[in-house]
Amino acid sequence: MKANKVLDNLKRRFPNEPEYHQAVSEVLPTIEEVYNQHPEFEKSNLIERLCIPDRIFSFRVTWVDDKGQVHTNMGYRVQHNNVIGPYKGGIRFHSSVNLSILKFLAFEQTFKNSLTALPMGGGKGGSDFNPKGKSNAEIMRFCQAFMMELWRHIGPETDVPAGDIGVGGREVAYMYGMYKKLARENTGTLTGKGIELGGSLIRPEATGYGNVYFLLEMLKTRNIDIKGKVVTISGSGNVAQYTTEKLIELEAKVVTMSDSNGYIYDPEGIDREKLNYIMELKNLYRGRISEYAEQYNCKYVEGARPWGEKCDIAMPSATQNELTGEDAKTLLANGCFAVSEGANMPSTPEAIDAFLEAKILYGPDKAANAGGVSVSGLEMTQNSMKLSWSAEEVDEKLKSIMKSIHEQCVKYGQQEGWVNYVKGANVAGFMKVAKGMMAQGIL
Ligand code: NDP
Ligand code: 2IT
Repeated sequence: MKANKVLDNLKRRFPNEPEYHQAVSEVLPTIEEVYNQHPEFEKSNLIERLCIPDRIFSFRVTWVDDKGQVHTNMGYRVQHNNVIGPYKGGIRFHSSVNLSILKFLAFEQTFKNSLTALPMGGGKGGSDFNPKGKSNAEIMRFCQAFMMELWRHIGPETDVPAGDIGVGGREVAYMYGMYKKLARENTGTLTGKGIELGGSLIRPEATGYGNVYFLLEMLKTRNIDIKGKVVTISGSGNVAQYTTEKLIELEAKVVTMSDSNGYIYDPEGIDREKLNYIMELKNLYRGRISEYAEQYNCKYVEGARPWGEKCDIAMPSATQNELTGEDAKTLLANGCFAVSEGANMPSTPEAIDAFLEAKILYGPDKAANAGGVSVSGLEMTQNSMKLSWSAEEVDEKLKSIMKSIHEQCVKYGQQEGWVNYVKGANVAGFMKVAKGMMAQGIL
């Protein structure tokens, strides 16, 4: 396999999908060596079968707003690879959603889920529906309309969706309610359901907590204590909130949060009370992060991201390509020594190169944010067994999964004197899927 040739071929066959090309081009060079050590992979054209999704569903979603106006949106589900288990991955509602974004997310999810060591394949879905400014009733009607199409493609043993940007506990619950009505079964086909619908404790916290657990493992390799460290975080949604919660508990100092309008900088640090304010603002009133700056009298920068603020550790937790090569240089110049990614593909290729060149502790998305889907996997287990584990049990399992992901990264990413976590995560995730694909024959 020649990484460049495979990529050129994909670009030719699937033009106008830059995010998909980016995700593939980040993985291929790192697995080229190990791939070429297995001539049987190339003989069965494993690389193309791994990069191109098994199938994609797309459909129109029609819904009625509060004024009686009828709207249409597009809905999608990308079923990427089910070698290790049922297709598994979130659903994103955001106006930017298109097939390029969902294909990149489903591709990444396949490697991420492999790393968790739980029996889950990779998939992703979503819609270009924009939830901003919609009433609760409109959100409910949209979720129901979306599920009227999606339900026939998913199931507990085939494809298990969950949340992502714009889809939290409220949306999952509306979708699951409709799913049950149509499918006439109640075995937990969506995860992130909330405990009152048979979901798992700690699922809302899992991505953020998991990212901090992964960060702690990275810091341990250099004997660095998290206490007192200054952390910049982007986003103020599910992942950002619970990353902040865990960091507060560990006595680190989170100084920034953001949304798509701008970021706040609070040099005193966001404490428990301030985080409660953010959670209420974002999860109940669905307001803007600028309101925090008014409430606590701190700096708000409109239309910018927080990477210019001095920090020890950066944890991008909003969206793809939110941290550029220039941002990476600024972070490094300001003394940042660790970056752990809560979001999917937040760093551009130039930013990744800068982090790797500087040999800082750089935990890529697939490894660092795998805690969310891990607890989704644990939710599937509990649903199958028809019992619920305590928060402590789930949290312990989450910690041990993040530790094991870190170990795999070290095993496959160890280089002279440092760990290349990008290579480690990609090679470890790839090898399991590749072996499974070989075992089940040419499909
Ligand atoms: P939420 O919808 O809860 O929050 C998203 C946050 O990111 C909001 O603050 C939002 O601001 C901001 N954001 C979204 N899009 C953009 C954009 N284009 N530019 C700037 N800011 C933006 O989503 P999550 O917290 O669940 O997801 C955040 C990231 O984490 C995503 O990359 C997701 O794929 C990833 N992830 C999520 C997991 C989960 O379990 N939820 C698991 C693993 C990864 P605004 O409100 O203004 O849009
Ligand atoms: O990107 C992700 O890993 C998620 N959005 C969570 C997927 C899941 O199935 O819990």
